[in-house]
Amino acid sequence: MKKWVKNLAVSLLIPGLLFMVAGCGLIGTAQPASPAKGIQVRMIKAGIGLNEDHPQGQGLKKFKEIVERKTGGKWKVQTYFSAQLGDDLKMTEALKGGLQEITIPSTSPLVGTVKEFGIFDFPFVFNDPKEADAVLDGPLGQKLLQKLPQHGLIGLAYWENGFRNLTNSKHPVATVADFRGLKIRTMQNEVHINAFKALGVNPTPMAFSEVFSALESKTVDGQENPLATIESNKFNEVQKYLSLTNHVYTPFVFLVSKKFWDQLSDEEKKILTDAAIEAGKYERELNRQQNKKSLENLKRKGMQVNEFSPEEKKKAQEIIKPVIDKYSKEFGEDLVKQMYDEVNKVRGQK
Ligand code: TK8
Repeated sequence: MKKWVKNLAVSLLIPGLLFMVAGCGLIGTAQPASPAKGIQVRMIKAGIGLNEDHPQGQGLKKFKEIVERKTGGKWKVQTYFSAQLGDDLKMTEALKGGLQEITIPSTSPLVGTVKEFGIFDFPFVFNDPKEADAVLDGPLGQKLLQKLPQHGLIGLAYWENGFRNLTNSKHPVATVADFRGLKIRTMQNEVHINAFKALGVNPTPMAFSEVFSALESKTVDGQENPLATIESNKFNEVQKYLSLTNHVYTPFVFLVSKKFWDQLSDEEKKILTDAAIEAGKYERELNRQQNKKSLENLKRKGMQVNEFSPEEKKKAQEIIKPVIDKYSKEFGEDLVKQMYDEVNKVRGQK
């Protein structure tokens, strides 16, 4: 074969080969491995107010594990505990501004955004956690979540903070009269503030992260929270008396920034939603087990524990009734009726 013909053939052949090889991604110009369909690489910040040991912290770690697994590692969930990113209100505002992707506050401080969440601050609504699950996961709870997007928030699931009990450093609270004159820290929530005022308490609303030091310095006499929170925040070190009032059931709500949510593919939204629900179920169960253990642990750690009888609960309900009537009008009497109807329906099924 003439030399020039051979050179021409080679000069045509090599680029052709290179083009073919490049096309199937075998060398430098290879196409990047296409990301799993509809899932982008993302780094998301998730912050909560309680510590890592609390069931809420364990639930957030479970959420992280599920999401990172289901996205094939393309999502990285940076978790922040103990109000490292701020308290419930501050983190909720950060979500609205798109500065943080996830937080899981109590519904109580959310009343400044969606006032109707305040119906969950009515005392003595639920008798047990299953009633709370049925109402929160049912039509009423879902109706309230639908009020969040207009405020820049997406609510994906309810987790459990739980039944709140009173601690203080002054004396046991075994009767309604025992509340009188106590300075109690409350959440930043009007229903709590005014219900405690009706009982003769001097309420001091403040962020959760300030509570331990306020108790330690005796700025306030007491506070009220579920048993797992009381133990995991070591309130027994600065509080002598624990009164099992179970006066309010507080939900947590799993919130996502709408600015973030609107960037997601349908596939990513499903992964996020399913993980929030699955981790929520895990957290609820863990919280219930922990509350039982915490009661025994707090007794062993020296807290003086007393019951709060059904008769005294009835008296408290009577005294607080004008406050509930006022807020029923403010939140919508239909909504309040729906809550009690849904509770009674669950009770009727037992
Ligand atoms: C933690 C709070 C806390 C709540 C409170 O972020 O503020 O007392 O019960 O658990 O949401």
